[in-house]
Amino acid sequence: MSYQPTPADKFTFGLWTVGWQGRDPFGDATRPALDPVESVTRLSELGAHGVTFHDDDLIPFGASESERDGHIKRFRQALDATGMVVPMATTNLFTHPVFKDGAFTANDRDVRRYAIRKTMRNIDLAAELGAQTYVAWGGREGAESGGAKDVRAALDRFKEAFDLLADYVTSQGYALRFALEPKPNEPRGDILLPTVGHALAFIERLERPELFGVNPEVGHEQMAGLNFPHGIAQALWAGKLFHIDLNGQNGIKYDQDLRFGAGDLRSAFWLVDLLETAGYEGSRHFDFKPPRTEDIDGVWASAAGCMRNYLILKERAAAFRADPAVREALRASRLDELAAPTLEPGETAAALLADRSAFEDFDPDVAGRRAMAFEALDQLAMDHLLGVRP
Ligand SMILES: [Mn+2]
Repeated sequence: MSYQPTPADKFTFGLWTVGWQGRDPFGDATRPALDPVESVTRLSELGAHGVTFHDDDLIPFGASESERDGHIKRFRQALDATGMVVPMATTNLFTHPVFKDGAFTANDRDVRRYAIRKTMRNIDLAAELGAQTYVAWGGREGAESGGAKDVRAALDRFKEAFDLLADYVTSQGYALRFALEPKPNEPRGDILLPTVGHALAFIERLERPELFGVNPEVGHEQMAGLNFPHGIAQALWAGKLFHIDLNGQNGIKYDQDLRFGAGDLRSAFWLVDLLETAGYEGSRHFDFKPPRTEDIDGVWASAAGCMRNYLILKERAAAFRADPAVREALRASRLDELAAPTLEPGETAAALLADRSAFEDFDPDVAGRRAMAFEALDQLAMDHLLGVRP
């Protein structure tokens, strides 16, 4: 197998990923600025399906109306020339100093109003370019100290902003849904909606919850030591996996944004297995940062690696699922039994209480001695992941 991606694989990249110049808190840029038109062209040549953007990735902050029109026109021409699509867009509500205390939850009311307007403006552009998903990452929505943020009031303001934006897309007739992106910290000391679970609970408090899902990022959950495939499974179970950010992370540390497949490879294997078997049909979106050690050739090698690793893992996961020994091991581990309801159809609490086999005649000591056989199953997965099973 060549592992050569095609647009049918639905691989997409943020303009800010390959366009990252390598500026970090300790060092200056190591690469020159990259023209979004060049990114569209090169990513298309590599086999990607589309690109995504923050407003400021495409149109430099503070550009005049005519400059703005010019940037959009060139970008559209590149999309038309390559057939690349824009399935998602988002707002930069974190770079400019005005957002130092947050955007939708900034203590300053005028900053909140400005942030909503900046978002509405880019939503118009996103809809115009055919995006179906609008991501909201509140990187500055948080605090470094306890007294600085009344979290309950901030959540009221968060809800207020999203309720207004949902009304706006509905009244405009845009086919856009929002995907909230959780992150535990960085750049703020602690960020609101830190995990997939927090975001899912928040969504149910909104006025139009059906318009909101999540955009989980591999590294963001792993920074908190959480199991990413488990978070994704719960988002899928809730019907809320509207988008996903794929990258790599090595455990609990700063947000590494490594290329997909780097970092926790076993977790990446189970993630691809889950996405492919659960029927997830959205973009496979890469939100990574080619390390600042790389020149522009290294940037394209890193982007190509994201897609290649996904396709390799997809092949390995499919081989795992198709292996008769794996099917037998899954039965030995009673995955089929987990899929069966605990109660009989229509069984009531009274009927369960009347079932002596469930309690009076049940022998917990015997059940406690049953082996689950998970180690043999996991070794089969490892063998498939490492490519040593024929
Ligand atoms: Mn990240």
